[in-house]
Amino acid sequence: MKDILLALGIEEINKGTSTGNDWLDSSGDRLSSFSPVDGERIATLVETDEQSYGSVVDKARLAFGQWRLWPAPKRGEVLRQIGEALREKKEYLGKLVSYEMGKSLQEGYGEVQEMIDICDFALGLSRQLYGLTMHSERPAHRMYEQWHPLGIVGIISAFNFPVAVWSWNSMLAMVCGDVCIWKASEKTPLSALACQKIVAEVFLANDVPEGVCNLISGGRWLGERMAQDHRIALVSATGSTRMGKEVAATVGARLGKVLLELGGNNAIIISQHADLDIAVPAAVFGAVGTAGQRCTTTRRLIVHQRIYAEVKERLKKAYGQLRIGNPLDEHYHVGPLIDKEAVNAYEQAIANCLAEGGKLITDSGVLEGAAFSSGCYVKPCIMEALGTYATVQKETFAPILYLLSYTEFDEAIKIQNAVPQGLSSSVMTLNLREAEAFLSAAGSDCGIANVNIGTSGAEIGGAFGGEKETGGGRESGSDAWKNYMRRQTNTINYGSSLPLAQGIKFDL
Ligand code: UN1
Repeated sequence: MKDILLALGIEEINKGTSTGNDWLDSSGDRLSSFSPVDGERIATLVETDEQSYGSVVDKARLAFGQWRLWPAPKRGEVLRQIGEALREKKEYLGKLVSYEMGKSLQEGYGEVQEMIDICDFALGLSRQLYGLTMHSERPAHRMYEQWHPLGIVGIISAFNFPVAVWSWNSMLAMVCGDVCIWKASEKTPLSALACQKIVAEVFLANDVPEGVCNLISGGRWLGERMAQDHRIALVSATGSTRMGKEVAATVGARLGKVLLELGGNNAIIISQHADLDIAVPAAVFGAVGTAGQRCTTTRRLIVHQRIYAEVKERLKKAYGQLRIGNPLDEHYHVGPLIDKEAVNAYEQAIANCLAEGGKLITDSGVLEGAAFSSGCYVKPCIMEALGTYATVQKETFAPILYLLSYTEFDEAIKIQNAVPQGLSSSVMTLNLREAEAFLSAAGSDCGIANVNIGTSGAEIGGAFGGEKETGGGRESGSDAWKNYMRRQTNTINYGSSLPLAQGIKFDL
């Protein structure tokens, strides 16, 4: 790991506050990052304090004054170069993400690829920040709308995607002409540091003003600080529903803008018309990928009773073949949970589900032994349950899959929708009527609804996010860029009289 840290510019002790090339002094606490892979301390950084936070916001405000005037395609060119730099560093950064967060190496690389993809997307967008034109009801008048940047975008990101979710937000924000301040998760601060260094090098080569892309490090108070700060035009937050509600209330009280991507409780419906050779692997990857710590993780399987026994047997077999171990070793499918707190939540959820009447149909538990010395490795498990159990209604960030059954397709949709969250959903069916019913207005109530693929692993080209307690925000592709801009309607009179709208007469 030493050579990787070196290649990414991470030292033993690092400054955690940056306005671009400049790394600010701070008298904040020391924050050490420990790997859930082996429990080792990777490196330490100095957290942002009130004073350095203030300097970052001041720099960001100044930078916005300039950056918003750069032609969008010129901004896009800088983002293209960030994409290139990420391509060069993909292996190093992917490994660091895997080591610091605990996801498999394949998924670590995948996460960096997601960043590269959004850089490409933002480059394309730089020539497509389109507004509409309208026909005026008045003679010799023209109407159109244009999109202007908002100002400072505060980004609060979670440990489970330590770098990709930031890039969805920051690349779009920056191509739109905004500047951003990133508060990364305290559990994965070094991956953030590495990204900031990559961006800083590109910025230096392109004379990007200092303060366009900023990093702050530390605990919850920094998120709260940004939520209260009227200078932060938009707060984009990814994390728990509890956190999102707090951010929304605080930002709402000052009528600021929020973009929320919160909890999911994603289900796959497996119909009796499903191709089980697709459905079972999709369910297994969805449930155990990233050790069940994606917001898109498959948490519930809603299986038609006619094929229930077969699906159950196939799942048990597949779970029996899962290899759990060091995520940097590609032999293993499943790595550790992020920390011991997550392990407790896993154990607690299983105990609660059992107490409610649920039944374990696979092994479960915490792995012990030298290879699992961090104490964070758990066995992915499956529990037979009812959709109404309090445990099943909750999002637990762990690889626990609840197996539910149904008889009528309408009932399956009802079960799928009967949770507080609304992020991702899938149906496995070769029956056209079922597929279309699932996608119809009376079908899935989620922001993402898939047919014959799992709930996780969305591409960056679509808008990403969900409804209900997931928070309603949309990030990444499609027209999610509009969240980072303000719309201005312009009406221009090129005639020599002043006709009023709605035919109103006002003669002087
Ligand atoms: C998240 O877990 O917050 O769709 C994001 C997926 C990934 C992103 C997940 N592309 O699973």
